[in-house]
Amino acid sequence: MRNFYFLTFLFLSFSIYLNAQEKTENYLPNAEFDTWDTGSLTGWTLENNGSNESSYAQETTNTHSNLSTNSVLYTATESNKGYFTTSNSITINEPGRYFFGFWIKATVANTTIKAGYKIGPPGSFTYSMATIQFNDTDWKYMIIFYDAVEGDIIIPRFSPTSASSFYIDDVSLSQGNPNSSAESSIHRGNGLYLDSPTNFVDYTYYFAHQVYNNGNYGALSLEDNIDNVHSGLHSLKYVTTSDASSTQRGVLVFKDNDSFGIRYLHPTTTTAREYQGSVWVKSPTATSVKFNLKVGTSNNFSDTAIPANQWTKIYSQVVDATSLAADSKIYPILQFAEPSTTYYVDDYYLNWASLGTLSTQTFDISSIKIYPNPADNILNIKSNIDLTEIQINNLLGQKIICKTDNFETINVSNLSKGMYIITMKTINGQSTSKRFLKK
Ligand SMILES: [Ca+2]
Ligand SMILES: [Ca+2]
Repeated sequence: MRNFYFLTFLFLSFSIYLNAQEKTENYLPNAEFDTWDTGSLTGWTLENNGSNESSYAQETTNTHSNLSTNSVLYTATESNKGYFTTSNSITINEPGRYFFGFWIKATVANTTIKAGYKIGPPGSFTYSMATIQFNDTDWKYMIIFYDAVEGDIIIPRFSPTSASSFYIDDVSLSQGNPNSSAESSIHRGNGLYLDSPTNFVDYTYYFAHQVYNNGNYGALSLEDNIDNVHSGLHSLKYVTTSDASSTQRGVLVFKDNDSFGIRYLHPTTTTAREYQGSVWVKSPTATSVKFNLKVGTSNNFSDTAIPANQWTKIYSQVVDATSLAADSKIYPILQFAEPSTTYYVDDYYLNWASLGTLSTQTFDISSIKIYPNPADNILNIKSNIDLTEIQINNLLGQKIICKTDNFETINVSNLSKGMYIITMKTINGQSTSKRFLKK
């Protein structure tokens, strides 16, 4: 049976990959710094560099990305000259919170750099820059946010505070999820000092374990064993308790944090749109993950099987937000129903698009399995989506068993021998009926 379900999973996974469209955009060009044109970095430039105070060079040793071979070495000779910026500005068509994220590594300890935004329109530029202090020469992940209005013209930039040099890699400007990669982060302020507890924002600012039915069925921590990390230096580790079950779930919340949380606010000016979340999960054992993409007050559950020891990208339902009020919150919740199980979680994305353009991953209700058939004492139910009710009727239509919880197994030992019909309803409102034989 296990092999059969694993094959089913592979098939579902494959079809999802073909259909899914990532809509969380990175607005920055050449973000891995891989494309160089005769020594010039495509998409990037130096501003206010009249006397060539700053320079940049192709770097192939001190790189951050696993999948690319280059980073950039940015060197300044004096403060406030030769800003390292994108060649073109980005015009904001959709108001909301934007996140400038980047990996950076000082070549020597105890130095600073400014990073942030030049904000237009031209002729009335303002600047939103943060000073970052490095006490060591480790790679750091930075996030600097900006609440943009429609028509803003923004240019992410680095600005030297002194003669200094830095390796920079894997930059992004995106909406939606400031720390979806579970890396350590900082927030914008007048001065950002990496090792200052008052300015350093750790993972608990974005992610939390949550009780379920007033019970505690798991624990959350930050994982830094690179074998269990999908991107960067960290992932999230969630371990369920020995009494976790479908009615006692471990819960990992991407926090609803009004000041700087991972949740996304549905924009004011947006017309018909749909949302879908995705996240990478790995477990040492074959198990499943329930993904609730909470949109406003509505819960939208899916349940996806994952194989053992393999990073697997799972998707939420596609949620229609046509009638969603502006500023409604959208954020993901993961639930875990298997006891004493470890889950690693990394790289959450929220994708959105016009109605009908995201992959419609309508749940294939025929994939719900019952076994064994014929059944003797126990009938097992295998479903990749939450069930809300199971009913067993005889062939005369009489209701014999009705359950509204504990759907994995049904005790049929008291049933008379013969044929029965089992009807299963899902949280999506779908239902399916199958026949089984009681021995
Ligand atoms: Ca790179
Ligand atoms: Ca990560």
